[in-house]
Amino acid sequence: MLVLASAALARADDGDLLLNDFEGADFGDWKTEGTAFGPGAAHGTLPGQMEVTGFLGKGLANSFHGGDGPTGKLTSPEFTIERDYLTFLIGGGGYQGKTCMNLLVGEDVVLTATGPKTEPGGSEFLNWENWDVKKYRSKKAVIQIVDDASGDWGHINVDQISQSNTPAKKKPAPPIRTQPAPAPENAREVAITGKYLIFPISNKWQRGRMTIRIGDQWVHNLDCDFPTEKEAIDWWGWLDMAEYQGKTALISTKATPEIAAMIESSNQLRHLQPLYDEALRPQFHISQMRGWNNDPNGMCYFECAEMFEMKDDKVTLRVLVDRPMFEAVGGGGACYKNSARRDMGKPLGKISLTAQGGTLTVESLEAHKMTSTWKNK
Ligand SMILES: [Ca+2]
Ligand SMILES: [Ca+2]
Repeated sequence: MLVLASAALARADDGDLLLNDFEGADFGDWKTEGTAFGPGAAHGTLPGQMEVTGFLGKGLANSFHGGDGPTGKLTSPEFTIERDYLTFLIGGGGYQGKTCMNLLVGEDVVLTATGPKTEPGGSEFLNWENWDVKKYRSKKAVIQIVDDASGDWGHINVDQISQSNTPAKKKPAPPIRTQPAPAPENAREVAITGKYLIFPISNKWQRGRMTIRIGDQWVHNLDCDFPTEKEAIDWWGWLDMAEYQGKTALISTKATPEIAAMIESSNQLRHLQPLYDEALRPQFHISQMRGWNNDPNGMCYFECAEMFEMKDDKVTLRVLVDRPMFEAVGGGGACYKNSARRDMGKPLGKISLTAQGGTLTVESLEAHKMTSTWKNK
């Protein structure tokens, strides 16, 4: 009976001594410096941080408060080393002396550990580390958790610091969750045999991108509304490649491979549907010197050869003049012509009417000053 009791006592003396599991409301008797560790243990992942896993319970020391920028330090109260090992969970930055946990005996850092991470990516997983502290048994020691880093992975995660006679076994790291692979760029070489490069477009767009290189030169880089599949093509866009004929283009396309493969060099534009079926759609457009143009050129021929219908040798015109635009409407509105004014903002000096091969008489003229429909203008 006596033997059994003494064995039980020995086991109790041999048990783990918890130094901190970071489950408290604050850091208790641990001293805090800086802001990186926040006011107390983090409950897992902090704002802007990848998911933190591998800690025990609900809390851990996590120096990602405010991101990687802030720095700080947590220092334990002094304790006596009474077991063979210090075991703890650690993750985060892998910078010696910068993102680390230190064991101090006297004034000296006798052992140090960092997280695993110095490269972008990876995970915030905490895994077990052990310090063999047999030779420091009975000595007084202090633990510091240090964040003296502000760049990528400039933080440290620690949890469950214990004294134990049994080293903790590392856990298998969980698989790293990654973003879905980006759409393939479908780089391919296309011999430029024709004046145009033609490519399929969908009105129910899926925004993609096409970049075209000739040798080292980047000749086109544009967003395209590519269809998701062949059946969804609404029309064909084109690029002028005349100056590159005879060369080979390297075309990268953020689109499905099927669609990317349909981009081709051609001397013909391609239409799937009558995009324009107005008989008199203008072929010439007027652009303003600056600002944007709604392009309301409407239906007329170039030079207005048949623009204003004559009735009994008379033409009826309505002319609208405003700051950026001069517009003339013939007859009942069937004919229309406009012109951008290049002296935008200046008063119009005069309007002149001329006739070719004859004389022109103004039979009647009415002028109306129009006011803005905008209030207070
Ligand atoms: Ca914990
Ligand atoms: Ca930091």
